[in-house]
Amino acid sequence: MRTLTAALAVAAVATLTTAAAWAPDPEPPSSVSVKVKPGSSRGTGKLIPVAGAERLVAPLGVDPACPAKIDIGMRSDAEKAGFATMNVEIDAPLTASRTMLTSYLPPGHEVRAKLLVAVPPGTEQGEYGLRLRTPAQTLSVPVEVVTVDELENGGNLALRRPVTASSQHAGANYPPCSVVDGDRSSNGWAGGNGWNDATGRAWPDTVAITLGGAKQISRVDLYTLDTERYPAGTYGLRDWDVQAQVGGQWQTVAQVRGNTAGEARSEFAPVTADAVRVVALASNGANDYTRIIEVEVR
Ligand SMILES: [Ca+2]
Repeated sequence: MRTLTAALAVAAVATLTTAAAWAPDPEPPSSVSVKVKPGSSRGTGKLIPVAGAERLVAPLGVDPACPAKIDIGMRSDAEKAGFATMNVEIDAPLTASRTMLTSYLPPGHEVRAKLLVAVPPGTEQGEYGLRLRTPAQTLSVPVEVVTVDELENGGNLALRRPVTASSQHAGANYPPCSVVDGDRSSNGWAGGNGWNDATGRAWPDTVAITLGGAKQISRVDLYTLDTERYPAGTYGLRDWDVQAQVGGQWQTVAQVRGNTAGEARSEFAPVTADAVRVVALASNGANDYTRIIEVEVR
């Protein structure tokens, strides 16, 4: 009986996904990624707005290709399946990537989507309102607009700093700024969460991050593409040099060779640098591109 219930639940999710064509291959851009998953209905008849975080920090002056993002969604506590709609409102001058979320929802199911929040140039620092409204409830998520210098960066000096890359693949959404957006996850590849260069089978490829002044650094963590579908051992970066810009000159401070993991840490004698550059030399095979999800500098 338990097995049958589980099978039915899987079938229901599969049907929803196919009917709405929400899961193209490969994975969809993060701004339109919608996933429906089962949960348990409390039978209140309500549609409950949900968010992936209690608040969103949106930095000022960052590359518009890498806006702040938050998971939003709604859960059906109704007793019957039906179409559910949630309105998304945000205080000007901030803008959100959608004004509405609509989905067919069985009881106890939850639908989730990524919401991108853009901060136009000239926006004043401070708190802004983001509201997720269903007929039953409104969920308010404060959006805090701060400068990059004020960001809580956990010691990561690269977070949200300017990035330049040798090239950018045009096939989907692979902006260089995504390597400092604070998101280490490879999920939703091609949806703006990592950088893919444009020169297949040609090396080196470079991505450089300015640190907002001369900073003492001794560690660089690199996250390369690594998911079940795109494992690092096949799609990830294999060989690279880590360089620091010291007194206007690039110095190689670490070398990584033969990497097959999703994450690689380089530690080196402290240097005072105003920029860090990854010089990519080889990937692990498939298509031979450089694919970097995140670079952290400490
Ligand atoms: Ca990232």
